[in-house]
Amino acid sequence: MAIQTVSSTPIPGQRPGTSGLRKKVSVFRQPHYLENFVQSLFDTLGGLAGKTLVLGGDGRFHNRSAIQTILKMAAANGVGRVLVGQGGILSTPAASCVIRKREALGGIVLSASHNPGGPDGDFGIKYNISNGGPAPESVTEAVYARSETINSYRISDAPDIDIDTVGTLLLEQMQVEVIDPVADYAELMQRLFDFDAIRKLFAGGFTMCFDAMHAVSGPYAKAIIEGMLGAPQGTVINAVPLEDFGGLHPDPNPVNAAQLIELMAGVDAPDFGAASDGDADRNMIVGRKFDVTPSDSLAVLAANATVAPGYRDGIKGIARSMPTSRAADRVAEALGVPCYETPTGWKYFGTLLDAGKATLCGEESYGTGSNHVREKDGLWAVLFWLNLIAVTGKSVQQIVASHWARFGRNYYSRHDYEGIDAGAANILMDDLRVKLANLAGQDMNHYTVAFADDFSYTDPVDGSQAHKQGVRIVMTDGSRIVYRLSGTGTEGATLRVYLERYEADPSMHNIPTQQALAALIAIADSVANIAANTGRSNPSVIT
Ligand code: VG1
Ligand code: CO
Repeated sequence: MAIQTVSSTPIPGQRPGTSGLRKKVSVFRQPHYLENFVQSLFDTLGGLAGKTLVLGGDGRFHNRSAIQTILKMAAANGVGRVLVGQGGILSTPAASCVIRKREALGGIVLSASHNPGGPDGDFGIKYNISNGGPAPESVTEAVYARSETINSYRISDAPDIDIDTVGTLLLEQMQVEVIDPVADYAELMQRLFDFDAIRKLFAGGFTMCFDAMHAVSGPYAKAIIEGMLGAPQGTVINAVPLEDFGGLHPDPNPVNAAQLIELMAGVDAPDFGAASDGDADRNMIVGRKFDVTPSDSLAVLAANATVAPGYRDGIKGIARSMPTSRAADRVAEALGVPCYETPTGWKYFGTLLDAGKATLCGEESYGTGSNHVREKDGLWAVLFWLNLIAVTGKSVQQIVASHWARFGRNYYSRHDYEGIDAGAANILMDDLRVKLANLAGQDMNHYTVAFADDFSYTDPVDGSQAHKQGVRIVMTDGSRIVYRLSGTGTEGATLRVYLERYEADPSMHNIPTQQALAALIAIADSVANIAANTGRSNPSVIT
C-alpha cells in the first residue's frame, strides 16, 4: 500500500450551491471530478493530522464507490480517524448528530437530497463543520477557489475496505470506524420526546403511515417508529433505501409522495401520515384528507414546543428562511421571543443556533429542525407531531384548525417552474430587479405595494453578509410575492415563486389555497412576465 500523488487540472464549476455541490452522476464519475473537490476541501481545512471526520451518505447510486475514494484520500491526507456509517449510510441529521456527539472536526455527507438518483440521476457532496452544520459560505467559497487552481491530489492505492461490518479497521495510518448509522441518532430522539406517551398512543390503536420513499430515512424510521415506539410492522412503507429510490423522486411533497396522499384521502386512511426525502432532513406531515404546509408545521411546533420534554423550558427564538410564511412570526410574538429571517438554506441557521438565539428553525421547503443538531431533521419533526398528538389527543386537522383560530391563517403556496432555460431565468430576474425601484405605491389587483427589494442579509452573530437572496414584493397588508432561482438543481434553472396572504377571520380559513391566493398569483405572473419569459403558462409543481 502506498500513497500516490496524482496530477490533475482544475475542473470548472465546482462551486457548491444552496446545499453542497450537486451534479449529474455522469459528471461526478468523470475522472478526477470527486477527487479534485475532496482534495480542495482537505487543502482548505488543513491540519487534518489526528483529527476525526464523519462520512456517510443517503445510499444513492455512486455512494459506495465515492465513500471508498474519500476514505483512501483521507488516509493519504493524514486524517486521524474516519467514522463511517455502516454500508456507507448516514442521514443528513444523523451525520450532524454524530459530528457533535463524537466531537469530530467535521463530516462529509454524500447526497443530492431530494433530487432523483440512479445512474442518470444526481449525486452530491457537502461538508459540515464541527458544530454539525453545513459549512458557511466562507468555507465553501474557499474550497471552490482551491478547486480552480488544484494540480494534484493524494490517494492511497489500498484495496477497497469493508464498510458493511461494524468495527474498526486501519487504512494506511488512519483508523476507520464503521458505526451503526442509527444508534446515536435514536438515543438523541429518545431524550427529546416523550417516547412513553407515543408508545401508549400506538398501543391504543393509533395508526400511521411513514413513507420513506426508498430513501435513507427508512432504517431510522423502522428502528424508532416500529422498533422503539411499537407501531405495527408495515407502518413504514418504501423502507428499504434503493440506489435509484425505486425510480421515484424522493421529495416529500403532495405531488411526489402521491402514494401517501392517496392513502390519506381514502376511506381507510390512517390517523397520521408523514414522508421524508432522500437524505431524511425533510418532512411532510399529513392528516386524514389534510396536508399541513411546512410553514404552518413550524408555527404549530413552536406554539406547542413545551409538550416535548426536550423543549419543556420553552424556546429562545425562532428562525425561518425569508420565503417561509410569517405564521411563525405570529407565534414568536405571542411567546415574546425573537423571530429571525434568513436567506434560503440551512447553513444560515447555524450561527443563530450556536449563539442560543433560536431554538426552532424552518423552511417552507418541508424543512424543520432545532438546536438538537445543526441540520433540518425529517424524523425529528414527525416525532414532534406524534408527541403533540399523544399529549393533546387531537387529530392533525384539529391541531392546525385551532392554531389558525388562535393566530389567523397564512395562506401559502410555492409555484416552481422547473428546467427552464437558464439564460431566460436570469433575464427574468434581472428585469425584475430593474423594476423594483418603481413598484412601491403602485396599485395592483386590489393590492398596493408597500415595498419591493432584493433580499440582503447580515448575520446578527458574525456579521457575514449575503446578497441577492430573492426578490420580494410586499403589499401594504403584508401579503407577499417572492421570486428566486433554485440553487440545488442540476438541469437548466428552476424559478420558484412564493405566495403568501394573511387571513385573520376564522370564517375564511377554509378557502382552497390556490383560490385564496388567486389575485397574488395573477400579479406574480404579470410583474415578472413569467409566461413570456419562460415559455410556460403554468408551474410544473405547486406545493
Ligand atoms: C431547496 C430549498 C431550500 C433547502 C434546499 C436544500 O433549495 O428551497 O429551502 O434548504 O433545497 O434542501 P433551492 O435553492 O433549490 O430553492 V435539501 O433537503 O435538498 O438538502
Ligand atoms: Co434533503
